[in-house]
Amino acid sequence: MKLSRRNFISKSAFATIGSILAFNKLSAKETNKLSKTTRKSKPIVLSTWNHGIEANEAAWEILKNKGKAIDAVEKGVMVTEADPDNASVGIGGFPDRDGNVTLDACIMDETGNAGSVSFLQHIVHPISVARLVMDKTPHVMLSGTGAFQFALENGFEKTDLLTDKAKKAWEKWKVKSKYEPVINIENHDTIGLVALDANGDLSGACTTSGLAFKMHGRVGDSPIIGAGMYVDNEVGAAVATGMGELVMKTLGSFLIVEFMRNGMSPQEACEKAIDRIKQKLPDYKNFQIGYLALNKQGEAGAYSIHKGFNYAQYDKKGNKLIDAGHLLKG
Ligand code: SD4
Repeated sequence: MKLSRRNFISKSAFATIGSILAFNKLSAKETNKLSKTTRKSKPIVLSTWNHGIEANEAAWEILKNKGKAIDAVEKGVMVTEADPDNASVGIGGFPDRDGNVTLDACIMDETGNAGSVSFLQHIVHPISVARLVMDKTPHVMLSGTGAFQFALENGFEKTDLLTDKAKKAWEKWKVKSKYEPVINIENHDTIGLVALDANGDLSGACTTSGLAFKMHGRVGDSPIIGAGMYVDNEVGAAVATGMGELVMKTLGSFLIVEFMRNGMSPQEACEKAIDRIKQKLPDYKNFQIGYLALNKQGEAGAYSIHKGFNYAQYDKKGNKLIDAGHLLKG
């Protein structure tokens, strides 16, 4: 069944009242403990855009077998990274204006550990390099040649990521060389994926080739913990897609998690974070941003500036694509 925005909002109202009451009496830690012991675990995975359907399949394979959310989010987005037909993620991603495919990714687990890579070239699975940064180094982010070196040292292969299709698109773009991000490009975009596992733990991942034909060296929101993605296992998780500069200026994913911490449902939190962009950034109408959020109870929410943002949700009822609500009507 397709979940309408109306259903989302009415569900949210109950969730909000419930969480406000709970938060008045209990600390976040106590609430977390209580929800772990009293509620039934319900695995769920959410991911951005149409390509989220396939990513969710891979993530669900892990979740349904009581695997960990952190493994599910990594395996999920790897499907999109490996797809050469996706022009915004991994191999096949459109290059910068000088013809280089440069990738950004980040991952965060239920313990608050995080790893990320930015401006990484020649590696098909930046998310797995980000995971290794998290698991094996004392750092959160590695960038550029350092990240590439680290990947090679850990057995990743150097690969040419510029496909013929992406090269042709770049050559066509060069004729006018006009830097003009298109809203909802082909309805394909960055993949951000958040999951709640059978144990009640949350994790998130985000991976992208960034904006097509960006300036060489440009890094977006996707590898920035708190901007492109954020997880707090006591509260919820959020991911962002769209024009990263607006997300970075408002620290969108962290903001959404903080709104949820203060009692908002995921839907209300996403709407409020889009409203923050509207309040702070006067040119917001020229850009698309989509936010997607999941709380500790397994409730979802999503919202965007313009029409056209959708997300895939896989839970015990199956895998389905849902249109997000949006701010600008007409
Ligand atoms: C970025 N947010 O690099 C990412 C990519 C994206 O539409 O979502 N593009 O700004």
